[in-house]
Amino acid sequence: KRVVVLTGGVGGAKLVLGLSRLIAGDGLTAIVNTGDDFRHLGLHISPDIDTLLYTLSGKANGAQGWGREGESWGFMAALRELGGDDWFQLGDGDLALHVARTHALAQGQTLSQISARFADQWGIATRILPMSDQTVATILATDQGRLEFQRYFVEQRCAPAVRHIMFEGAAHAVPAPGVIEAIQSADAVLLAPSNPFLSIDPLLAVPGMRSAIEQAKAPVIAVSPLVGGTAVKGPTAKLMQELGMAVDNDSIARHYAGLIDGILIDSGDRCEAPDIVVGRCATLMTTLDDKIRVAQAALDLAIALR
Ligand code: FO1
Ligand code: CA
Repeated sequence: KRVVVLTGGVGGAKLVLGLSRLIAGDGLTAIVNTGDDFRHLGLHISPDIDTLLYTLSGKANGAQGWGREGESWGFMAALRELGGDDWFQLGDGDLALHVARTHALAQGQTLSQISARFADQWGIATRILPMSDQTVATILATDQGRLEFQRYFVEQRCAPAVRHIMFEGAAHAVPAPGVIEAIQSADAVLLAPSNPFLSIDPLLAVPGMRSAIEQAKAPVIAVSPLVGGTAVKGPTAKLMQELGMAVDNDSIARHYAGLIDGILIDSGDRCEAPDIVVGRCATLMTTLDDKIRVAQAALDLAIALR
């Protein structure tokens, strides 16, 4: 069984962790959003790849949703004393990852090579592929002006009202090595319960990605980010309202129309989208058992549609 999952950070990483307990070794490929990537203090930061690396190696700070467990903050304290930028928190261990990545990039290695090496170092069997080795930057046009993703998400705490979302550089990006092949040879393609507009859309904006998924032989299943009719965490519900959509699974299904064959939604929720098979399970992922249950339900829905 070969499974491909398109994913962003927090919510997506939970599903990927569940899947990794059901699919051994490199049978599982995670294709990861890099639209959140940015340069900060001279460092190349890839938040969603980092979240996946930390989650799959057991290093993640689960309560926080990003960064490492048991992190120390000496660097941030020293930086603050110097009057440095402190709106974006970099723990000491996390910092090592960004320094190592930035150094390797400067030496000419690609983001996919570097991510594969880090995964290997930490004993992660799941393949972690960035969506592209080229720079794609998620930019938001808001009532406060144009904002880079991390300025919107972290510095402004998603407060500005979003008018539309752009993926700068996407037109000139190509899928990272192995991405298209993984989709073509998959037995199931899953869209993780990450933010469809901020985390999955950048992936779909990379030329060739959408058509590869449309033409995939495998069933394509989205796991809805809505649980109990609203978003678990983060700006999904607020963003949907600002973009003029009802906050429900029909909107999610419509957004993915032509792409997905099925959608997995929370037990008590509704979805009336035509031509899409609806699967249900309790989709809130708190414990490891929750993550495995949701992963299994997504795979079951894929198998039913094969
Ligand atoms: N998210 C925050 O809300 N505040 C932070 O200070 C922060 C620092 C940070 C450092 C490294 C990293 O890999 C991720 C970090 N994140 C932080 C998460 C990041 O903003 C992600 O893009 C979001 O979680 C969306 O996926
Ligand atoms: Ca298809």
